[in-house]
Order: sequence, then structure tokens, then C-alpha cells
Amino acid sequence: MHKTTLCLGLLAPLAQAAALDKRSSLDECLLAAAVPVNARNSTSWAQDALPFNDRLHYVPVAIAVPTMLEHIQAAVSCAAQVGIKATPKGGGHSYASSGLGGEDGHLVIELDRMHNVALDTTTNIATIQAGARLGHVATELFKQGRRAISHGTCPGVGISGHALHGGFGMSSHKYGLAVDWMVGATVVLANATVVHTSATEHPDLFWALRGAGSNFGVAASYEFDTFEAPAEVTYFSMPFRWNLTTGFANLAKVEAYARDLMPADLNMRLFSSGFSSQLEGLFYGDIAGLQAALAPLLNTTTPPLKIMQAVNTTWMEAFTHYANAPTDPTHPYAQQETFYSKSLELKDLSGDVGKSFINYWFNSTSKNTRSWWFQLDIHGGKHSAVTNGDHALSSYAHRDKLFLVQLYDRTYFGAYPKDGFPFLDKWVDATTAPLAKEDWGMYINYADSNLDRATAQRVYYGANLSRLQSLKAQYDPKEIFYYPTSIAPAAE
Ligand code: ABL
Repeated sequence: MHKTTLCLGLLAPLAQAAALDKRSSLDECLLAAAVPVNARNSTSWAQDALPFNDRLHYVPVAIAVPTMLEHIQAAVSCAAQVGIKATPKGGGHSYASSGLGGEDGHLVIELDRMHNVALDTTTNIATIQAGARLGHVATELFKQGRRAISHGTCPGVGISGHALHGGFGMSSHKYGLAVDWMVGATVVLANATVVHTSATEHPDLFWALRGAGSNFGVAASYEFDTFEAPAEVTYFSMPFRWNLTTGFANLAKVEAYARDLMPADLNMRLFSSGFSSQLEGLFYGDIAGLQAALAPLLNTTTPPLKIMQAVNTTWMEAFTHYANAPTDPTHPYAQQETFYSKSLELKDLSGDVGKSFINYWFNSTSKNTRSWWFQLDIHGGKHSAVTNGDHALSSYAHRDKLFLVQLYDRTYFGAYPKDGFPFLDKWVDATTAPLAKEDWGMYINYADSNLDRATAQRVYYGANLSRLQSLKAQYDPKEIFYYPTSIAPAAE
């Protein structure tokens, strides 16, 4: 006991001195390589160190602010030389603050000065720099040629984290995940070499990047194929009172519709909070088309569902509708929320799984005075482009899942309480209790900050994990791109 105390007493200042040594070696290396950095205590440092999740602040050892590929390459090389973890930060929206390293002491490579979007109107391929945010991507693709890719609803989310780990949104039922539109990437690897990767160049790496990208390198830019932005779309909402008595039967109706009948042109989710619930979504067509698409569902529930709002509008107006924020953000950026979030990727919500979900919803949420909500997205199904995409082309592991659930527990004022976590933990535990481990997963883009590393790897990457671990051993054996839930290299 005594001895331990004594050792720690001696080690602490030594460790501190070593850390300071590393810090100055890193500073010197970055300076010698002319990599732009944020001065400590500067406004830029404060802005770039700001996490989207205000619950999870981490202190980088340095923040590099590259404006070109060579800066990224030099930054990775310096981190490797000094023995510091390097972490690319795109939009900074990771729910676990993974863009800051998910812990103190990383070299953060802040990419958001590199946000150029250039559409080639002959090939319809867009070259997008790694620090562009989704709203900027959407705005520019539309402006430059009325084109689009599939992606999520939040404009401030960065294209990199989003597309490198899936990228689900209000266009996914029809157009698939953001990753499905990625056709190439220029990447700085852990050994500081630069490769261009695509289906034909380093195809294994390309597979790994498309679903687990943060583990394999720092992308500087991507090529994305695009589709023609639809001339008209219709956003809609169907408020509905869910309760314990009818909840399970109604969920079964939604599930039956989602599985076989819901057309590709429809994207829909159940949004629910402590105050209200609605089925809402986006339809690729007009109001009459929406009514026809929903007809097989409306009268099956108790009471029948009714379309209360249906607005026929343009592609960009619909993006604005679901955006919750300014639609074309670039640097500087400061959006924050204080929350804990979890996710579920589920093959279905039938039987005991659905019953547990519904029981928890109505029996265990009423005492929560915070602002909680969930979004239950219809992710798969017979007509879903996510399900029907080529499962072998990307390492996104959950194309077989019908539902993607995001559970979110937020405080508007003050810190998230220490005793708050069980609220969502127990909801997930109850829902998955009847399931075998390999039959459900989680989505890293709704990162759960409390998962241990082994669990995180299993639930995020499922059946693809062992191949990803082998590729990790090949491309980043020393784990330069480590973060607390990153993929561990396969043992030799
Ligand atoms: C998502 O993935 C959702 O699709 C968004 O609707 C969600 O946005 C974000 N993530 C949250 O990180 C939120 C707003 O940011 C919240 O302010 C709002 O309370 C919530 O939607 C519900 O409308």
C-alpha cells in the first residue's frame, strides 16, 4: 500500500515531464514541416476543441489545421515519430467526441478548413474534401448541377465520419447510405504514405474504409458519384398516440408494412418524445403519390393513421425542413448539445423484443424529466436500397437490419447527471435481452460513449470484425489512429 503511494508520487512528475517532452517534440516536428497549427489559448483552438456533445470535452496535445494533403501527411508522420495518437476531426459531431480522440492527449487533425466541393458536370462525379459538412455538400452539389448524394439530415455533420461509417438519412430507403455513393478516396495511411483507393485500387482498404474508415487512415478527399436531385419531394407527418395497450399491435402493423410493402420512394421513421409521437418522412413524388404509397398502412392501426401534414416542395426545401439548423455551415462552427445517446440495429421488433421495447417505453420513461426522444427509422426492408445494396462492397455491417433506432437523452440546462445513464442503458438491455448477440448491433454514427472496446467492436462491426482486425494489423499495426472504441489489430 505504502509502496504504491510512494511509486505514484514519484512517477507522476516523471510522466508529466515525459508528456511535456513529447508535446514539445511534436510542436517542433509540426513547425519544421510547416503544418499550420492552432496556438494554445487562441480563439481558433477553443473553437476547434469544442465538441458537439458538450458532455465530453477532451484536451488535445496539439491541433493541426491542414489546408492541403501534404499537411495531413506531415501531421501523421510527426505523430508517429513522437508516439502520439493522431485523430482526424471532420464535423466534430461524434456523440463520443471521437474526433477529439475520445480521450485527452491526441494530435487532432482538424479538417474543416478543407471543405471544397467540386462537381464534374460531364461525369457527375463530385470531388469533396474531407472537412466538408453535409449541408455544404448538399448546397454545392445542387448549386453546381442539381445533383445530390444520399446522407443524413443534420447539416453540421461532417461528410467524413458520416460516410466512412455508413451514413443513413431521409434518402436512404431510395438511394442507400452515403457510403454507397463513395467511389474513391485519397488517404494518408499510418506510415504517412498517400494512396488513392477505389474498387480497383487497394480494394481491401477501400472495403475497410467504407464502413470503418476512422480506423485506417486520414482521408483528404473523396470522389462521390451523384444522382439527379429529385424535381419534387413531399415531406409529411402523421401524429399518433402510442400507448401500452395498442402499442405492440400497432408496431407489428408498421413492421409488416416496412418489411414488404413500403415502396422505395418512401422514407419514414417514428419520432417519439415524452410529449408527442409521429410517423414522419420524405416521399419522392407528389401528395397523391404519397397517399397511394401509404394506403396499405393507414387503416391497419388502431386508431387509423392520418396524414396530417404533407408539403410538396423542392429537394433543398425538404433538406431545410429536417435540418434543425443553418443549412450551409462551414468554419467556424459551434453547435452543441448535452446528451447521452445509444442506438440499436434490429432485424425486427416482433415477439419479446418488441414487447420489451414497448413496455419500457410506457412503464419506465415517465419519471425522466430530461428531454428524451427516439427515432425509429425504417432502415431495411424489401424495397430498401440499404438492404438491396451489394453487401460485399462495404464494411457497413447492418444491411440485414430492418430498423435503426436512435435513443437520445438530453439536458437543456446544466450538466448531464451522473445517474442519468441507466435510463437508456436499461432500455437497450431490455430490448436486446431476448436476442442472440449476433442478431443485433449498434451504429457507430450514434456512438455510445460508455461501451467498452470489445463490445463496441462487436456491435458496430458484427460479422465483418475479424476481417477488419486483420486489415487493421496490416495498415495500422501500431494503432496511430487509436481511440477508445477503435478496432484492435489482429494478433499475429
Ligand atoms: C440525428 O441523427 C437526428 O436524425 C436528428 O434529428 C437529431 O437532431 C440529431 N441527430 C441530434 O444529434 C435533433 C436536434 O439536434 C435536437 O435539437 C432535437 O431536439 C431533435 O433532433 C429532435 O427533433
